[in-house]
Amino acid sequence: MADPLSTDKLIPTVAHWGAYLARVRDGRLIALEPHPLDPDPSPIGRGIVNAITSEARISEPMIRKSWLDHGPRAGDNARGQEPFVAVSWDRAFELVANALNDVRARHGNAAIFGGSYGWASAGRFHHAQSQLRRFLNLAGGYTTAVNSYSKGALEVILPHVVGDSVRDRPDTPGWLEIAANTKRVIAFGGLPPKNAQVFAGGMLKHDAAEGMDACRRAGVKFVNLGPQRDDIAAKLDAQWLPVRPGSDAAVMLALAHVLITEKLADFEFVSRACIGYDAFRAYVLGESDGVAKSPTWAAALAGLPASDIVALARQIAAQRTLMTVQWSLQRADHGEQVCWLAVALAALSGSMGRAGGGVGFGFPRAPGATPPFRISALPQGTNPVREFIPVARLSDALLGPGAPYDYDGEQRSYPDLRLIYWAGGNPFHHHQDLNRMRRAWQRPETIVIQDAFWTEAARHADVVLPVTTTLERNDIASGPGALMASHCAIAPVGAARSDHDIFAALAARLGFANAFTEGRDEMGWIRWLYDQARTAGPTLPPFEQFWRQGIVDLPAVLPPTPFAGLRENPGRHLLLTPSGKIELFSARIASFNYDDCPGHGAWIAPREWLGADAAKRHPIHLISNQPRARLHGQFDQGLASQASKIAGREPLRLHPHDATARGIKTGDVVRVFNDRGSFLAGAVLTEAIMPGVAQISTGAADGNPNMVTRDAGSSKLSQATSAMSTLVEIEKVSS
Ligand SMILES: Nc1nc2c(c(=O)[nH]1)N[C@H]1C(S)=C(S)[C@@H](COP(=O)(O)OP(=O)(O)OC[C@H]3O[C@@H](n4cnc5c(=O)[nH]c(N)nc54)[C@H](O)[C@@H]3O)O[C@H]1N2
Ligand SMILES: Nc1nc2c(c(=O)[nH]1)N[C@H]1C(S)=C(S)[C@@H](COP(=O)(O)OP(=O)(O)OC[C@H]3O[C@@H](n4cnc5c(=O)[nH]c(N)nc54)[C@H](O)[C@@H]3O)O[C@H]1N2
Ligand SMILES: [Mo]
Repeated sequence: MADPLSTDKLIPTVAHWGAYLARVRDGRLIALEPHPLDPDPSPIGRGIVNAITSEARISEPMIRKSWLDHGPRAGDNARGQEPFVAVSWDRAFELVANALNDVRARHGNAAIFGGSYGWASAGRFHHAQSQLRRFLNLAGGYTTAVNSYSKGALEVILPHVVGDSVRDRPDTPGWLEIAANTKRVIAFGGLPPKNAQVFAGGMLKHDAAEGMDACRRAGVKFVNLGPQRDDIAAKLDAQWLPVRPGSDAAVMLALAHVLITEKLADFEFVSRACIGYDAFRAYVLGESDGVAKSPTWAAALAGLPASDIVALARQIAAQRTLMTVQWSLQRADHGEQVCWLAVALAALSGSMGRAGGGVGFGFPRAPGATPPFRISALPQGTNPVREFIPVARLSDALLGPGAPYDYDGEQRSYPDLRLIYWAGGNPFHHHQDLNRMRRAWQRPETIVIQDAFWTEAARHADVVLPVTTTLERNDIASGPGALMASHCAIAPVGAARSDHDIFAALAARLGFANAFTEGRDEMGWIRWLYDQARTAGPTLPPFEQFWRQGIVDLPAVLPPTPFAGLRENPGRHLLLTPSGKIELFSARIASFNYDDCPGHGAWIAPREWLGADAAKRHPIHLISNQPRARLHGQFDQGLASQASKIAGREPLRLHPHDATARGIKTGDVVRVFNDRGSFLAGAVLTEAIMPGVAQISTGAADGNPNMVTRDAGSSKLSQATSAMSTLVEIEKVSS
């Protein structure tokens, strides 16, 4: 695309946080300009330009010195503390191929860990994990990771409760469906607008603000139940009910208590569409354990007046109500329980199975987020190795090969992982208790990291391979409402190569080049991916036209209302649960006999929260949520993220009451600590956060909350991350 006023080129490029036009002058990136079709571009994009060629880029293949000198089995425990030596690509390929061959020969393919969790880039062809897994599958397989950091507890519990058919998946309806149907939204954890900036497959039109306007015009009432007032857009004029982090399960139970005792519940739906109501009811009323889950009981736990809970329950029963649960609530100790109880509460509410009602997990969908078809990532093939670990049990696995653990009814043991190959994620950003992880990370013989930037994970690797960014390659992106072409804008920085080219070269050394590439190059694959989608969606123009015009709009398809069939005719609409119904009591989960996940949704106090004994020494609950000014750890060095810093550090928000007691003012540098570790941050005082709680975003290279988070599974059922259940103390360092 040419700009008539200059010789600059404007080249379409797509990232998780938006579509942009890259302004390129004499081969150099000058600016990223928002795409003209984007009504509300994310500021995150602005910050990328300075980062692309910054010092933080990895410029050539690098090998840790002792690993190079003494080989993979030296066992020197020096990862993260040693200089790297630059080598040619050929030498790097030789070393990596030898390490892979050696581990395969001595320990078998299950000793290779290719779980490689992470967000990588938006493009579907250069999707790093798909490239890595296709390569490792052809090399004989690898140990993978199951479930996600995002919603690991939800992913394991909900199939037991509502089955796992896409038709019945309780995602949050879109803003327009809410505007059209819903009277009241009770938002556990709010509906943080900052999170709507990103989409994994790329994003063209940021239209959450428009959707919120529609809700406002329709008079939908919003209640934000959570520790932060601004977890919901100011324009939605929400009622804020501050609740202690980790106490939501108690509030949900008390709401159910009111619905049951005041006979407001939808008993007809419950009796037709659910099983296990009697056991659930006996627990709520305290008949089975002697503790009635009354509003007074929950009020003491959540720090909320009992009268607010009663009023809320009556509103739920009176109007079409949607309960939304942000995923952060289940990224916690016993995070399964809020998922199960939210479903139970929705079943009692009278709104389940009705448009815009019931329960939704996560942020409202963008219109068109459910396209009639989508562009898949590069096919991965099949993995001959069956071994896996739950994704958030990484350190446990590295520290305890052979150690037993429970997972979703299975008794398993951790594999003996000897080689880690990571592409497209940053475990030193995303994993919990990083001091423990640093110890665990010394165990394998070889760690290979592919990234464009010197992340903390790269610094702790043996082999570091530089990859291109999206701007340095062609790709195809598939986001809400659009397919987008992403054109190569600038030449690769330094010696960087794409993940695909790296794996193609390694495949050649290992003797399966043709199986990996199938004779296609980058454009050959992009065209192939597009044509695959075209077969499914005949309205797409030919590839050449798509590539030239850059964007193809996809019609939005409204997904069916979850559980509508169940409301209409439960006899004919069976869920994929053992009973075919919503399981308020699950005989299967009960049969696992887990002390931390009983047969029905329950309140189980987290090990760390404001009501725990541990709060005497570490009296502040630390929330580490998604960053507004970046995506996780990506482009923290970019202008948008840097502009958000306080005293050069990642902002930490705390209530004036807690700050004053510690002599802390806005702009002070503070140390946040507990027995696991510490980090520094820049203090911001605000009444938008409740007393006793502090908040910091994840992802800053300096000021990483995972220095203090606890590394323990949410429960034996899902073994998900419990990062949100973290207590700390805070002290002033300097002003
Ligand atoms: N305490 C706490 N911890 C959390 C969370 C929390 O709420 N609290 N949230 C969790 C959640 S939900 C998530 S999803 C994770 C996110 O964790 P990650 O997804 O690991 O975080 P990112 O920073 O997005 O890491 C992506 C990495 O891939 C690199 N990359 C980008 N494109 C490419 C490419 O094309 N090829 C290659 N090889 N590399 C590329 C980037 O430079 C970056 O280093 O964090 C989790 N951790
Ligand atoms: N800009 C931007 N957007 C993103 C991302 C990003 O990195 N940057 N990451 C994306 C990813 S990977 C994911 S998984 C989604 C994540 O989406 P979520 O996990 O839902 O989002 P968070 O921002 O972590 O948490 C939302 C809010 O929940 C509140 N909260 C925390 N603990 C509790 C609790 O115990 N009870 C209650 N009631 N509230 C609580 C916090 O105040 C927090 O602001 O967001 C996506 N969107
Ligand atoms: Mo996530």
